[in-house]
Amino acid sequence: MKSKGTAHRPLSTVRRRIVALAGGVGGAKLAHGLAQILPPEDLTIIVNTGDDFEHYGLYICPDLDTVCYTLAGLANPETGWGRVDESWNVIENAARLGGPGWFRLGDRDLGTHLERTRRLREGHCLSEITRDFCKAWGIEHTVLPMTDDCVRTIVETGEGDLEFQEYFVHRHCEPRVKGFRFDGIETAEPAIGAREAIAEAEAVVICPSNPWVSVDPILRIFSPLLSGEGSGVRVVAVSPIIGGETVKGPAAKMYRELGIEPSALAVANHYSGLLTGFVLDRVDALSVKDIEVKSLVTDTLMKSAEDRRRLAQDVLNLIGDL
Ligand code: FO1
Repeated sequence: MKSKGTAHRPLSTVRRRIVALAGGVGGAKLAHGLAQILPPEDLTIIVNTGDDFEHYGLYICPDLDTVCYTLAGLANPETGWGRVDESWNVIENAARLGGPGWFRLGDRDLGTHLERTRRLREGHCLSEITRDFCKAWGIEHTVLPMTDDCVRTIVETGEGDLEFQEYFVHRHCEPRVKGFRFDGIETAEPAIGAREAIAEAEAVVICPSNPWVSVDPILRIFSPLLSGEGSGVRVVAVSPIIGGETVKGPAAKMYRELGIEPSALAVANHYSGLLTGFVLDRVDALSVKDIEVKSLVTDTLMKSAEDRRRLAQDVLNLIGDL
């Protein structure tokens, strides 16, 4: 993998203007760590919306909600998604009446989907709605959907093409993966403010989210801004693969089914050409010699809020050294 040849924007010792690219649970944890360190004006989190879908007529944005609930301290600590202190009366009643019960919408969480759907139908865009929700939840850092346009991740499997939530939640990631498609990505524009955030950023952090389905859709929209002529932004990724496995989710299984041995090195290769720095876990320390960008070996498991903050500080330190 080649480090980018362009001159880097100076990284001041005081300011660290960072854009984080995040999917669901793993991405939300590192975003929370960064938010514990950086002041609101220095952190923008751009979130995957390829997993969004409509269910019971409601517009659901799983990754956006996971990031926002995590930053607001409202996330369910057991699942990582959905709300803490949740109850399930509505979905259980609907399922009892014959409705689909496989996608568990909690009673508290439902309010988010109801109000988002109402506003979308009134003509407001997702970035505007997300900004208002963040304000209501007391989130001071900027959270942006990757786009206000409709992008849908399709998982191409041995059993045919499946919409992402159908594959992930309904089918428990069981069908064998052959590839991925992001319908609508060719014409999707960056959400309001995202282009500017990247233009002003000293570094972009690719959070430890699934490279195939959480990060790739974001990169399909933003990589021209990261690797284009004159782009001086550093790009650092944190591996979601630790010791050949993922903490949560199907990334390792996807690598295997696509004929690639899942490893931190495979993640670094996945982002080949974009990276200026890479962070991997201590258990994968031996891979460092094969990674062509400056790499930091550290503890990447985030079990506590303190782990998130510590990993975020490690990432910021690496950025400072690049
Ligand atoms: N994930 C599940 O595994 N099962 C669920 O029933 C489920 C419900 C759900 C409801 C709201 C929400 O925002 C997320 C939800 N998720 C659920 C998580 C989510 O679908 C996935 O983790 C992401 O799409 C992958 O990042």
